[in-house]
Amino acid sequence: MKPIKSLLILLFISSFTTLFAQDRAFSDLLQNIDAREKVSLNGLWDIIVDPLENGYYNHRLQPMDNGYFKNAKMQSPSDLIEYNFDTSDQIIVPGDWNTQMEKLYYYEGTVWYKKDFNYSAKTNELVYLYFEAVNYEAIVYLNGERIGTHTGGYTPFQFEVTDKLKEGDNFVVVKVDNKRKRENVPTVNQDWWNYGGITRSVHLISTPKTHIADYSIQLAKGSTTDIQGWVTVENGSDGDNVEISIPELRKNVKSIVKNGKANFSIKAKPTLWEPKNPKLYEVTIKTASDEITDTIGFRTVSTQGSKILLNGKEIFLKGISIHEEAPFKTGRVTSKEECRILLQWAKELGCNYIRLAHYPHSETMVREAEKMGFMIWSEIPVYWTILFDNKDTYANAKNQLTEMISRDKNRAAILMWSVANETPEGEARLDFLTNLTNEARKLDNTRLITAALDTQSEGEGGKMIEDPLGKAVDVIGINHYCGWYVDEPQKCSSVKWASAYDKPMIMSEVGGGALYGLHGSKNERWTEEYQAEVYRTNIEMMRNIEFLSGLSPWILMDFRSSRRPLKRIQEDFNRKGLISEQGMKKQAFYILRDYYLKENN
Ligand code: GCB
Repeated sequence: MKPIKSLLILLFISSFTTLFAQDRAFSDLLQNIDAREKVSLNGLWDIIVDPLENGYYNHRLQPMDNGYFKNAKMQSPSDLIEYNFDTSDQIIVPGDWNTQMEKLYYYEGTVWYKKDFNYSAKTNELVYLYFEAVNYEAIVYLNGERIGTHTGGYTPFQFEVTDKLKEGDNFVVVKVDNKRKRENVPTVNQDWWNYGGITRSVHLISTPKTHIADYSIQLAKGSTTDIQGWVTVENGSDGDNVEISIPELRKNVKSIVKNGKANFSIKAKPTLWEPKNPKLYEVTIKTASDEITDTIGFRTVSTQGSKILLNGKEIFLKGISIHEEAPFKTGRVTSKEECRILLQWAKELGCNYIRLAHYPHSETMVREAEKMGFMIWSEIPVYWTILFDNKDTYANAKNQLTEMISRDKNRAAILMWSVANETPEGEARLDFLTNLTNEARKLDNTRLITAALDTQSEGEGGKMIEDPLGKAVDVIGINHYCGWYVDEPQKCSSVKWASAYDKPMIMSEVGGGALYGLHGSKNERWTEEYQAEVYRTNIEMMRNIEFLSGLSPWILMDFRSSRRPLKRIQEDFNRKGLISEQGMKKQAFYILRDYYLKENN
């Protein structure tokens, strides 16, 4: 082959590898990393703040091949190297940079992270470098060599690095960039803090060379006795045996890999997962060289007219919306304990359901919620006015959807995937979101698809839900701030709702703000009394909506947002929490709690 031609082919192939690193096939992401042998790369990382991306571009703005990722050291006293990770600042991973260093509170841009670690090779082993989440763009380098990139701040990604690791000392460098961009998902405008950094854990995960990569195990759509699934085996061959067992159900089936995948089906009568009895079974998958155990629940979810049915029975979703923000310390949630505090508050509130807004929360959050019996709405950050007519924006949203479903498809607690929040009506948006709902169904036909809408119109009898997107979803989420952004609280009790769709509706957001401890009359904004009145009258409104299947008011806890500057009240916090960020419950908490505990059981 002529050198030019082979170079072109090489360039062509390498541009595809970068593309597919983003748009990864469903089965590439390792399933259930908690059950894997792994070394944590959490802890202190060296960082260099680089607003001008000096460690990446030269003065002609061309990417350099000796950027900060080389982690260069002076070899002689005359060497000129204008950075040094060894003497730099350090911050903790997992965690956002904004709350760890005062100078980074408002920072949006590039920060370089570096971590040294030791590795000793074992035979017949593959090693993956796995990031649970980095916000927003990550370029990852191992021992000075670029190994891949990832876009999107809330979903995991991995690189197989076995051949790139060295015996003994190694270092990983990540260029993290959280600059907001118009074409991103989310876009430049969002009502939550754009926390930057390696916000979730980093691991080196070891597997046997031929190993179980991914699996899906759940009840077939509409069945309570037919457990169906598939297992993918990395580096396996057609004809390999796979064994799936659920000891508590005395089930053990064998299957055979064909085209990289072993399909199976198990007839069983599991105790069904539900909020009052969140039963999980140990499920073990075995191949000749690998074995992994997960805890999995079985349940069905469907709709019938305006009802949501869990295991065939109508259920009312008593919920609350939650941001992934840590109580007390503020900033991103980084531990199981913090997840449990938030979930425990939702329990106290009387919830059986949570809306994890506005992006996929950590796997820990989802698993803890599942154990505690919460039904879950999980969503991607297709929020407000993203660029609906941009192909790259669509590819990005689809990739985040794929990674979310890929990671959490075995979690019985998740009933709904949400594809969007408060997007403005229009043709491009309808195409974009209809395509996303189709994509979600293709990946997972067992769950319901939803979106939160704020597009209802004023009809004769009141509010009318007729957004054409209603056609594409199974459940319609409605965000409506009666008593806060529209009307006085006293007007809300009599607001009537109608829908053009015979589908369940969830009031995915209602609410108002209050500063904990601020008291006054119920007509005085920011007082707890005002917020309590908003809840009281909105609950009355909801009692009159026949097709209402649940609600998730906005929001469990006050959270940081740069849209909220009001001094003495907001101080960079959205104050619509029922609980302050310091854990203090406001009056409205008890109003909603009464409603949940006394009604709809
Ligand atoms: C909304 C958004 C949510 C905001 C909230 C508010 O409609 O969906 O992200 O935080 O209103 O407080 O305005």
